Amino acid sequence: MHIMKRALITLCAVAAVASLQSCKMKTADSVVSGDAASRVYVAPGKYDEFYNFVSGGFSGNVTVYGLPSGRLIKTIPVFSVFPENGYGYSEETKAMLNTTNGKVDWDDQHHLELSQTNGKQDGRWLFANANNTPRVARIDLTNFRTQEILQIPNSAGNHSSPFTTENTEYVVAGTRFSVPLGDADVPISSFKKNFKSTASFISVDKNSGHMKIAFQIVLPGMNLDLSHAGKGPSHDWFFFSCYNTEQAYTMLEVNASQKDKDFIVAVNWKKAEEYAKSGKGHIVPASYAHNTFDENTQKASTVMEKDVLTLDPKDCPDMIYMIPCPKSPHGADVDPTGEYIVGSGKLAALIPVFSFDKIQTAIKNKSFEGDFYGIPVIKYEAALHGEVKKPGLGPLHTEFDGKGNAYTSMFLSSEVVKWRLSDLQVLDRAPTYYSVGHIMIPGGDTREPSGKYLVAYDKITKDRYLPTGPELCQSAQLYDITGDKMQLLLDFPTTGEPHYGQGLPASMIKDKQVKYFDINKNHNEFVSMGEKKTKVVRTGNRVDVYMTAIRSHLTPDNIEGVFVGDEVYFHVTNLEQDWDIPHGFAIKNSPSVDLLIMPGETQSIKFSPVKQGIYPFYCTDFCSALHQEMSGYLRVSPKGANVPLKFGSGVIAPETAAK
Ligand code: K7E
Ligand code: CUA
Repeated sequence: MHIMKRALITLCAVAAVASLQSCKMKTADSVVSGDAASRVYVAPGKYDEFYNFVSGGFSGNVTVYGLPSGRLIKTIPVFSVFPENGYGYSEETKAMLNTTNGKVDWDDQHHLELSQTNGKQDGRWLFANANNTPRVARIDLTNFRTQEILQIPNSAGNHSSPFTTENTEYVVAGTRFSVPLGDADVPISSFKKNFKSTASFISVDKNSGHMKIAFQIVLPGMNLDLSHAGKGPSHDWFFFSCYNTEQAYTMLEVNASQKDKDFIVAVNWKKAEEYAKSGKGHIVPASYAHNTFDENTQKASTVMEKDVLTLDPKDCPDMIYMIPCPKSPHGADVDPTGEYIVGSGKLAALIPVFSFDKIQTAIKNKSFEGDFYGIPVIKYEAALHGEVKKPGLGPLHTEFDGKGNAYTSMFLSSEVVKWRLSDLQVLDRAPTYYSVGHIMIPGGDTREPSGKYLVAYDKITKDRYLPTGPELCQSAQLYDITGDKMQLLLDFPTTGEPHYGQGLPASMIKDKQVKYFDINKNHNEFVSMGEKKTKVVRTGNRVDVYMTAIRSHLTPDNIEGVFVGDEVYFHVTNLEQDWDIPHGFAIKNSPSVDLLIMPGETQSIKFSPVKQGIYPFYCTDFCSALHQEMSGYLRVSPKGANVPLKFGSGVIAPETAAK
C-alpha cells in the first residue's frame, strides 16, 4: 500500500512537471536559430564530417548516418535478415543467424560500441548487442559487414552489452533478466534461490578480432542494466548498473522499485582475469553458437561451443564491490578521465556521481555498510563525489565532451541537461522532442570525445514529422555543443527504435573502405572464374547453377532440364572489378529474396520449384543502360519428364547438355 501510494505521488509529480515542460516545449520553432540550416548543410557531392552508427532496436540491425546532415547512408544487417541484400537468406550468410534454438532471424539491438586502443576509438570494429536471443556481433569497418556473432549462454535480455575495455581486451555482456543457469527447469517462485545474473567477459583477438567468452561471473539474481569500462586510473575496472535487487519476479513495476537504492556493481576485471587464469573458475557445460564469416571462402559457418568458464565471487575475493545507487539506476557512465562514474537512477531526483579514488580508499579502509550475498557493499557517502541536484526528471544516460562537462538525458522531462563534473552545477538544459533515451557525442564515452555535436535519440515524435497513421517514426536530434548553450540544429528520423549510437570522424575510416573484392582471392567453393567456367551440375535432385554476372548479362541465361521437386542452387559470381557495380539476382516466385552480389564476390540462393513452368530470372540492381536486358529463363518440367539438362547463352548448344 505504502509503496503504491509513493509510486502514485511520484507519478503525479512527474505528470505535473511533464505537462509544464510540454507547454514550454510547444515553441519548438523559436529554439532553432537562423543559421542552423547552413550548419547542417552538406553540399551535394561533399562528405559528412562524422559517421553516426545508430542501433536499430527492434529492427535488429544497425543504421549509419552522416553528421551533421543526418543523411541515412547505410543499413548494416546484423541480427535480422535483410531482404535488400540477401543477408540471412543467402547460403553464404544464413549461418550468421544460427543459435542453439535454430536460426533466429530477428533481435532487439540496443547498444553499439566502437573498438578502442588506449581508450580512444581506433576505427577497426563496431560491436553490437542483441537483447532477446543473447548475442554479440562484430562488424568490420572496412566493409561494413557483420563478421562474427557469438551467442551468450546463461543469459537473458543481454542488455549491458557490448561495452569494451580501453584496448578492446574485453567486450562485456550482462543479463537484464536473471535466469537459472544451464536452462534448468525450476519454479519461477524459486527466483532467490535459483536465478542468477551473469556478466560475461568476451575476449577479442587483437589481430583478427575473433571473440571468445573468456569467463562469466555469476552474480545473485537481479537485473544488470548497463555498463561502461573504466579509463586511465580505473582501467582495470568495469561498472555495471543494476536494478531489481529486491529480486522480484512478478509485477516488477512496483516490486522492483521498493528499495531506495540499488547498486553500481564494480568489477575488477584484471583480478577476474587472474582468477580465471589461476584455476579459480569452474568449467561448466553450456551450449552456444559461434558464427564466423570467413572472408576467404566468403562463407559463414557455425561452431557449437560446449562449455564456459564461470567465476563465483565467493571464490574470488576483492574482485567485486557494490556501490549503492539511488532508485533503479539505468546508465553507468565513466567520464574521460576515468575518475567519475555517473549513475542515473530512472526514478531519482538527483544524479549521483561516484569517485574512483574514493571507491579505492573505501575498499582499503573497508568502509562497508554490509554485504549483498557476500559481496561487500561500500558506504554510499564513502564512494560519492557528489550529487547533481534537481537535474530534471528521469535521468537515463550520460555522455561527456572532454572539457569537463557531462550531458545527461532526461526521459520524463524530455531534455538534455549539461552539468559540470567538478562542482556538479547544472549549466544548461535543452528540450528534446520527445522522451529522449540515449544521447551520443562522437567519442563521448571514450578518453577523447570530439565535443562538437550531441545527438539525442528520441522515443516519441508525435507532431514532429508528417503523420503516418498510428505508427510514427522515431527520431534523432542534432545539437551543437561547442558553445555555452546547446543549440538544436536538426531532426532526422531513424530506423526501428534508436537506443545507443556511436560516432566517429569520417577521416578515420573513409579511406580504408574496401571498394570491391579481388576476384583472384575468391575462394568460394561455388565461384565461376569467368564465363567459360559456368556450368550446371546435377547430383540426384540437387542442381547447382554456376553463374556469372557482368554488365549486362547473366551466364548461362537459358537453363532446361530442371524438375519440380529439385533443389536448385544459383551460385552467382559478380565478375566486375570496379567500385559500386553490384549485380542483383532474383527468380520468379522464389520465396527467398534477392541477392545483391558485390564485385568479385559469389553468393548463392536456393530455389525449390513447386510447379512446372518458365521462370524468368534477372538482375535486380540497375547496373547499366542494358540492365533491363540482364535476365534469363529457367524451364521447370514435371517430375520424370524427358527433358535433358541443357544450359547456355545464345542458343543452347546440344553439346552443353550434361551426360
Ligand atoms: Cu536506455 Cu536499452 Cu540503452 Cu534504450 S536502453 S534508451
Ligand atoms: Cu546487373 Cu542490373
